[in-house]
Amino acid sequence: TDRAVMTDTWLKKHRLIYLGATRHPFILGIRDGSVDLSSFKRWLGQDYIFVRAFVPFVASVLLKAWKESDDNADIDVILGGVAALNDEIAWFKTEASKWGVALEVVPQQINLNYCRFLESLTSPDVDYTQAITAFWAVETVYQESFAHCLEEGSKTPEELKQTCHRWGNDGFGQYCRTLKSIADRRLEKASKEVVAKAELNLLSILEHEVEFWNMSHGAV
Ligand code: HMH
Repeated sequence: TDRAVMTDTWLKKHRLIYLGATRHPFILGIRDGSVDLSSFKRWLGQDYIFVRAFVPFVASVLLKAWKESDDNADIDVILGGVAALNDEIAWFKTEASKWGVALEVVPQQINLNYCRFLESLTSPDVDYTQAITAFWAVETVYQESFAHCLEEGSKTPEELKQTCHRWGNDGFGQYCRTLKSIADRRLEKASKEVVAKAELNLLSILEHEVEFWNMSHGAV
């Protein structure tokens, strides 16, 4: 008999919050060209801080894969993610200077909360299955959001297309699908307790992502 793929089941079950994270007004504003550029700049400065904090989280996923994974190929995928983050950090620096945005901005409380949550997942008490599932979720929200801004019929302003392409490109989409299949492979073999924790982590991540987009509007 067919066994339901865990991440698909979850995304169906939590569809509203998933859409909240991937079809947020900020993203819809980029897509239809109505976005306020001061919101975009605020997002850019805060996301740079987030990405720097994301590096140690991804390093912790790599370490867990090395210790716990049943498939050596996982390391290569995660290492690709580390390389992508290296490019991302360089990109933020050029992009920020293009927009006249200072990158040494003060992190907002919402950003700190999200970074703190990811830091809690670096604990050795959090197993590889939970860590790789969380990693998939964080990357996928950006992939789905920015890919939406590049779909046919979108009116994304020319100067924002590069940003959308960074996470919305097909290569990043393929990478997210690979992370998804690793997560699903692990979840299939995991205990009920681990599966339950991974689902709660997914919900927390989606909530943090909604808050993160909200932050771009400045009224926080
Ligand atoms: C808030 N979520 C946030 N920032 C990012 N750069 C990503 C996900 C994807 O790396």
